[in-house]
Amino acid sequence: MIVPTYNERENLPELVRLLLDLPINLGVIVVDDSSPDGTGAIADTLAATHQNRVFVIHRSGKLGLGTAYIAGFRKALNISEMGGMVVRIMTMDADFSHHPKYIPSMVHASIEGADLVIGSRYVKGGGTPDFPLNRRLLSSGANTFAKIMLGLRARDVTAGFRCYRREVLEALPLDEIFSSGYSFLIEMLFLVQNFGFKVGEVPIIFMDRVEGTSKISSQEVTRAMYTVLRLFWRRIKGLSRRSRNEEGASS
Ligand SMILES: Nc1nc2c(ncn2[C@@H]2O[C@H](COP(=O)(O)OP(=O)(O)OP(=O)(O)O)[C@@H](O)[C@H]2O)c(=O)[nH]1
Ligand SMILES: [Mg+2]
Repeated sequence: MIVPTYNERENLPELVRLLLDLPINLGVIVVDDSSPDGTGAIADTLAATHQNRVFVIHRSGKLGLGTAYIAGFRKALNISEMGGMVVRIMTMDADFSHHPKYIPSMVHASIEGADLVIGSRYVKGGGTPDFPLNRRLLSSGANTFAKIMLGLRARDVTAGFRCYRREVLEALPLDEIFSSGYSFLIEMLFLVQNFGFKVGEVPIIFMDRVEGTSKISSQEVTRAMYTVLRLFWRRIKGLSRRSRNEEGASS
């Protein structure tokens, strides 16, 4: 489980405790961006207490959620301390919006055949009951915009609660991903779908954070729109190339 953190000192110890208590063989990689509140030192203590189960990547400053995931993916793909190759790589927020209790059902869906499982707010049984109206609008607006522009078929395309099969992360060109922040999630899903991988969704109830503060800024929202437009352009180019090829093949 990859957990990116920036100022999550109130949340991390309890989250790691719940993760390690799950009845599955799971390790945790915390990716901390030199949190000013000292989350990195707390993560180090957890790693020392739970050797070979908790690992920490320290980065020099707030470098963004997307690049934090990629750093975590690389570590997970190459980890040797867990007694074998890691077969599933998951991501979640540290602030309890993504509750660990949903992990077994996500792993189950992965075992059943989904190459990427999304812990989804927008399938039957999922939801965001305590979201204020502005967050609801932001989330549904971002989801609808990305889905229409990019032809994404999943219901919750901006969710950060995910389970990837190892083969997915080995196949995707992680070096070429241009989003460094939140829109990484949209770009990643776009790639997963276009590579022909199977996407599944498991319902989750997403609770607003209780401790700590949000890191989403208006700049992130603008960046996400830019990401969608850029990927839309790529999609259009891909579609026109395909139709040219088909014309060529039929003539
Ligand atoms: N390493 C790292 N982690 C980050 C960065 N930005 C956000 N995070 C973490 O990513 C997760 C999601 O960030 P949040 O601020 O909770 O974003 P959100 O859940 O979309 O927004 P809220 O609902 O307001 O909490 C949390 O675990 C953050 O600590 C970053 O730049 N670097
Ligand atoms: Mg959050």
